[in-house]
Amino acid sequence: MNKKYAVPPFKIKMVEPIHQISRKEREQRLSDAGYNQFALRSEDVFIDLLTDSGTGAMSHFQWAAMMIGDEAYAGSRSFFRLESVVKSITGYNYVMPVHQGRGAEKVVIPQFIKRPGMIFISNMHFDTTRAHVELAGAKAVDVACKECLDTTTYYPFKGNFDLERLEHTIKTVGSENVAGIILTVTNNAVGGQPVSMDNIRRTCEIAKKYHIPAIIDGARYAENSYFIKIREEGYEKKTIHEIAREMFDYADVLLMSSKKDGLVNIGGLIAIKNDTDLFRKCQTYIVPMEGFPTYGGLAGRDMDALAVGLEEALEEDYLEHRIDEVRYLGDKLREAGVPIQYPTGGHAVFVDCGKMCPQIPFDQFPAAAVANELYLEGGVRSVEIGSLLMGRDPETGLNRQSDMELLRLTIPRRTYTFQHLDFVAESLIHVYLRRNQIKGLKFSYESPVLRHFTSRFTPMP
Ligand code: P70
Repeated sequence: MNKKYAVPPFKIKMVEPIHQISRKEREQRLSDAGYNQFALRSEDVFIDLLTDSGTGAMSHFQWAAMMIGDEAYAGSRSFFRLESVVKSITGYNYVMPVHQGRGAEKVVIPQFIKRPGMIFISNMHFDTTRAHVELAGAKAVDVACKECLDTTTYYPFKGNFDLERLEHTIKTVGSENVAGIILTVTNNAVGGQPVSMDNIRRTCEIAKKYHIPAIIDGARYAENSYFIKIREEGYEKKTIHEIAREMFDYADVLLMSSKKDGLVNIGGLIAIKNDTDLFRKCQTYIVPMEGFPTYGGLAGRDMDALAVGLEEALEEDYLEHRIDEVRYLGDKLREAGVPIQYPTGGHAVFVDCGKMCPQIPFDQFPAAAVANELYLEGGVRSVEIGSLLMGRDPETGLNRQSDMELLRLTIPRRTYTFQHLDFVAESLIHVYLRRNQIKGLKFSYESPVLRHFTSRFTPMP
């Protein structure tokens, strides 16, 4: 049978009840939360699309694996199991677990910074990556391809690097001043958009040519690999494993928030291809920062769950359904005229709020304002990916203007059904119909680092 969207390759074994509180209660809770979605209690949220990070459901194989976790401080059996899975996926020699993605960033990023004034170049640094680059005293430069800025036009790999700008930037600052090239796969900030294998290969060739380390920020590398399989010529017959391996072969280091494509609720990874010196430095640093190198802030059982999750996330029927549920929600919204980043990417539907609410200036955060309206409408929680998330320029102190003001409807893995997504679509379409009346936000408290998480707002009159 030809089906438009893949049927879930799993059935539900355990349920977690959710409830919708009344509109009046939502108004109160949102005001109590200072109009910041992060400050809501999850029990006041009906459908939670804040993030796909650590919010997915584990399989019964993962839960079973947790029971045999080895909680030894050093040399845990769970570590060796995890290490062997990561080595088989990446082909890299050195593996260190960390508590989550930012733990990996905190340990690894400073090791590349040899002197003040160095830069990292990425297709797009995501929030904590940018923060760790800046906290370590370097500068984050983004060179996303221009196709990603036009949300309405189909382009299969909107996550790509603009290779000309990449090389131009290296030449302008001098290759000795580039600390690393960070390949974010998929490219979260521009819409969970994939990077093509061709672009990954060329980016890494440029890195090699100028002796710059190529670092994969691989939180969603499995989703990226799946897109390569279905959209890039020459890859349709390859397995996801083979595609992922080719991608890792081109690069030198993997940093991973395993809360996404590791299919676990907590965890992260550092993997290094063959730079023993870098491995030793990270190993030294990881002890005071995250924990002994064979647990890195994770329990033994967490490492077992991750070892299983990493394999499950590479299964093709899982990925087909995963990508299809995002497309399903995207299609519903597009049919109703809601402007979204098209085609939909791997983990979320991104609504173009710059287009939807042109009356709201960037520094009144259009997408955060729409997020609040969506919560009021249906109790659906979402997140701003725009100028609020971009923060201020550390040198000038001015608000950075994001190229796009996106509202991210992030879909946790193996968690919601198509009926949940129907409800989300209906709620957002209602908000869209009254888009002209939506007002922006101003800070009542602005937090100095990663401000989107903890700031507070008041709505503009
Ligand atoms: C997300 C979360 C985390 C992340 C990432 C990439 C490409 C590293 C990390 C850090 C962050 C977030 C944003 C908004 C709301 C909630 C959470 N991304 N690299 O949802 O990893 O969180 O494990 O420290 O996307 O996209 P970690």
